[in-house]
Amino acid sequence: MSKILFFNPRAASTKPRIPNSILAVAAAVEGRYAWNLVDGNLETDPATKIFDLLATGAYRYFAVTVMPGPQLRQAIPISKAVREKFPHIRIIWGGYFASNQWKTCLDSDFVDVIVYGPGDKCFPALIDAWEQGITDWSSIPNLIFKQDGKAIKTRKDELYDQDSLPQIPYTKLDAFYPLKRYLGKTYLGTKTIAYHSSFGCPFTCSFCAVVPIYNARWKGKSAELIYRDIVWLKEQHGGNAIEFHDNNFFVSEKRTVEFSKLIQKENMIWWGEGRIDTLDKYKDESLALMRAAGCKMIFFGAETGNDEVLKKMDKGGTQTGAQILKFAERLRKFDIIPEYSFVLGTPADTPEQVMKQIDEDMAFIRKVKAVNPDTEIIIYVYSPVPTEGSEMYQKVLDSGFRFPEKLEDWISPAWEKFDLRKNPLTPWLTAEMVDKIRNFETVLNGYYPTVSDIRLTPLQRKLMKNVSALRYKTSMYGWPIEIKAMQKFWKYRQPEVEGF
Ligand code: B12
Repeated sequence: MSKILFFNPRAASTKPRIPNSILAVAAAVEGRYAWNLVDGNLETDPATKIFDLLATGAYRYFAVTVMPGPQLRQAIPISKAVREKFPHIRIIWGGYFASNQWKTCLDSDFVDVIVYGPGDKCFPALIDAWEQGITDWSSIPNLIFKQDGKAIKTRKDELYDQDSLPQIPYTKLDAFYPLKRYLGKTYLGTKTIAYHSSFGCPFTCSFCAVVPIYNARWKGKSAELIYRDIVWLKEQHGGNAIEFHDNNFFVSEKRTVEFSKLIQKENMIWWGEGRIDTLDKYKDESLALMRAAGCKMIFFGAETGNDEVLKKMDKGGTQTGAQILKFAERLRKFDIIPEYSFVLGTPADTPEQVMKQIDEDMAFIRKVKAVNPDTEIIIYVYSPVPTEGSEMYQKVLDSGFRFPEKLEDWISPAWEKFDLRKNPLTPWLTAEMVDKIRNFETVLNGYYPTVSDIRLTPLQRKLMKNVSALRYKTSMYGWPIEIKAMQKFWKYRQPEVEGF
């Protein structure tokens, strides 16, 4: 029986997480095809391990999960080498980068098929077709591949009933890598579980990479199933906290309340991502129950305090700048920490307008801190994603911005940091603008260090705050080298890059 070798390239973080992308797909072939996993987050030399396994001749498929950013540093050179060393091996890529940059991936000639969006059904069907020598894949959804040099995109499948999907093969994973190595110590707990309970998001924000793939669709697992999986991981592997990796965990108040009632007795701390306007519609009782059930912090896409810009971003829903402030205040009453992410540096008609919006967003972030100083602030610099047809992406294209056409160029020094959303190569952003945002972020993080950096001692926090106080209070952000030095020296941890 032909075997499948899955590869989870090293991500940005120093804390390996349960590789849910690969596990979901492996679950779909479990019991039908033998599979193995190489996790770049737990291997010092994943390339050699992969080549040695493929050299055994037992494998026919090399299946890689690829999100943008640091994972590309391993995914690209290793896939290229597999093509050169083992030309008979079929190479399949899935995940956000592969789905959003599929043309560049296929044009590399070392990626045979892209799984576009969920692979739970299409991946086993693809392997079956290959095994049976079937060359007509037109009936298999969510695939992109080349035929006679032309790219073929098969139909996009509906989102699946998440409770009907096969059980995540945790025990099998544990055989490859002890599961406890994936349950890291974080701000939430000493053994933090990364769990994914839903796909997609009902909204279409034009800066978000989820949109081109899911087009405002969302499907979630039931509260019971989530609870069953979590309790199993707690009882079998000591998990005591949960990071919900859903793009939007809190879509349904009913599901959230049901889950809170179930998990309350387990004394676990948990975190997830949601929308301000959605949770602001939750009843006080629901928010109080969530906190009592362990929900300590929630990540929200605040984006900007400017309602016009929110419109340009197709943020949709009812979110406004005023609501962002009011909700930060409201959550304080429930002792739930809002983690607000902002997107600065969006395109505008003139450099003056770009700079004016940056100034306005920085002033707005200060207002948020004034109404609720515990609010965690994450600052992203807008980096385009191909939301074809959106007003914002059209502005991006009009500015002359283009993604690299050659796959290897994504790991060139110029581009490898692109998706870290810290210094994108967008023509309307000058170095002066990026420096202004970076310096503000440095002073803000100095005066209000993130609670999620568990290594920072109370004394270090106090020192950093005192040193940053004058600058923050007088809005003097230029050249914050003294604060930068402290953050560097104490390896200040930014959750948006490394996770908790
Ligand atoms: C966990 C996670 C991380 C972890 C890394 C995990 C790891 N791989 O080790 C950490 C915290 C380190 C991280 C960091 C970053 N991340 Co991140 N991350 C996620 C997150 C929250 C969950 C991914 C996941 O496990 N999903 C669950 C699985 C089941 O879903 P899935 O991945 O979609 O998999 C399905 C399909 O895509 C497909 N599939 C996926 N892979 C494969 C592979 C094969 C072979 C097949 C057949 C199918 C297949 O089938 C699966 C089952 O249906 C996603 C958002 C999300 N909810 O997906 C963001 C997300 C992928 N990250 C994102 C980004 C931008 C980053 C950062 C660059 C952010 C930053 N500023 O630094 C960094 C650096 C990334 C890096 N490369 O290291 C963006 C990507 C946006 C984009 N432009 O494409 C996302 C989408 C968040 C967002 N909403 O914008 N991240």
